[in-house]
Amino acid sequence: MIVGAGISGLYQLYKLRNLGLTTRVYEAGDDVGGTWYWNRYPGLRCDISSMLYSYSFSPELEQEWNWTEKYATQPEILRYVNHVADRFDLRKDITFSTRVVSAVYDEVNKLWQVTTDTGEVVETQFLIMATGVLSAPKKPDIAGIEKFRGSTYHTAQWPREDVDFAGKRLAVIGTGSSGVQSIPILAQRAADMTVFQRTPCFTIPAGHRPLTEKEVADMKANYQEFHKLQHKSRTGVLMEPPSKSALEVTEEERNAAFQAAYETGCIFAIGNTFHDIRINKAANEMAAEFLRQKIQSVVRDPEVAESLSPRTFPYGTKRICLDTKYYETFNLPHVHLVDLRKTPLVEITETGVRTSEKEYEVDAIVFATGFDAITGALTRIDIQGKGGVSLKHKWAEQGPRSYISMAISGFPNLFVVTGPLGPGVFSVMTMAIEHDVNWITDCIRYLREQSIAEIEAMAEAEDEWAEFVVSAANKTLFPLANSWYMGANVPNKPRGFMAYVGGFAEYKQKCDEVAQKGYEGFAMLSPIL
Ligand code: NA7
Repeated sequence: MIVGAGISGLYQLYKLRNLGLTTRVYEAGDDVGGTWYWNRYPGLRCDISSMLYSYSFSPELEQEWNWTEKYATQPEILRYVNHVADRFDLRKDITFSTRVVSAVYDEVNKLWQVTTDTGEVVETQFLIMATGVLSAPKKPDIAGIEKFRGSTYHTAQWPREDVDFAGKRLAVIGTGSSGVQSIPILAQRAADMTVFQRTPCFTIPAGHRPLTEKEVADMKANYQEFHKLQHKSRTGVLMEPPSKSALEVTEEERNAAFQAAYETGCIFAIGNTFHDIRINKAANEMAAEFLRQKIQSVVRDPEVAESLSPRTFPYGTKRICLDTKYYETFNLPHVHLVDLRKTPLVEITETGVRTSEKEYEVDAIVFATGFDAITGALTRIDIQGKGGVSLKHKWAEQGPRSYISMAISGFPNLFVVTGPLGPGVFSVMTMAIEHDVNWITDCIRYLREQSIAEIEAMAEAEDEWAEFVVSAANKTLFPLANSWYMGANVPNKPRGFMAYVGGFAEYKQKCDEVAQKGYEGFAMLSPIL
């Protein structure tokens, strides 16, 4: 059984079906797409270029599908996912509009008993969580939210039909990627817009444009070679590793490198200009200051420009955003910025949003408040492993942990695609997903060939992996930010760095070694013959 029919779940279904297993996917939405199904807010695009944010498992699929833009829009990605589902006839094994609510491991029979919100109880030997890393929307923790008499929207649960904001006074709360992408477009639609910002983000222009025929043809001619190189890279976006320190070059050379990276519109580019941007505060501050100057050069009101300038966390330690005329939007006469660090948000009232300074009357509120990332989709399901221990409880006590991101000690025969403590969110997600699905499938094939009934990550292996991941993060500036990578954006969420920053290639090598050594770090139990 697979939970989730997004990019992970669909590929996992394809692989297990080819392995000859009876496989069923359960999906809460009424169609495929996962995060691309639920997030439909205006302006949503992927922040990885479309030619890379694609499956690589089928050369035929790669050759026949034509991406039209540098960064694909949400509707185009959803069309692509639907095409994949149809092309490989995947829908027949998916139960839609059905949410998994609990999964309890039956230690005697070595089966997971899974219950859905439609009352169905399913028994499965292998339970694969393809539940996504940015799929559990974070409800805004703001007092009075239920009192508001106007309309409210969450970017991650956007209605299917276009929302008409014409003539409306609109509030937007949140300025991460979802806010940054939607604010310029919402500003065009609303009569008046107030953006409530708690923390400004770093964002660079995406440089959206159609792909040229030559770009598409060149990539299609080299896709297979390209994937081989991707697997040896840190992120899956091929970039020459930097050799110099930002501190050893002239200001002119430094700014030229930052400018060139800025113009690529690639989220990894500025971090890749010098080898110490991610690890040295002084070097990092130079990149941060370069970007703050960009803000000042665009935003006319110096006070607004300063409010939009991030100063409380190092560059890159919160996800970089890609935008289209984000800063320009704050020059429009009907767009207002409320800096919640100066005048904190107090409550939502019947008629608007009240800060410590005043009440802002609005007709609609858009919450762009993000996700309970990486672990949220898993802890929202009541998952009970050996001894009835709940996953939520385990992670509350120990912090989010896993063994090589795909397995969890105490939860046998349960696999997670791009789970906590993996490199997924720092790499091309489709590549990370395909890697994990391939590894999980190979593992299941091995178990069946060896007549092994149960596999479980050992606690010591999990501890070692967690230490390894934390020590990799501690060599960087990442732990200095209250980011969703740290679980810091959700009140009362156990803190801990939830991703592996050492790069995809190193992670892949470790996973390959684990498999080659007969699934080192796992305990296995053969059935009694
Ligand atoms: P993010 O990046 O988590 O951004 C959420 C934003 O909402 C961020 O600016 C938050 O401020 C703000 N927020 C959250 N709760 C509140 C409350 N209670 N009051 C005011 N402001 C609040 O989520 P996104 O959906 O934009 O993007 C998630 C990822 O999707 C992104 O990184 C890409 O990888 C794709 P805070 O920073 O917590 O002060």
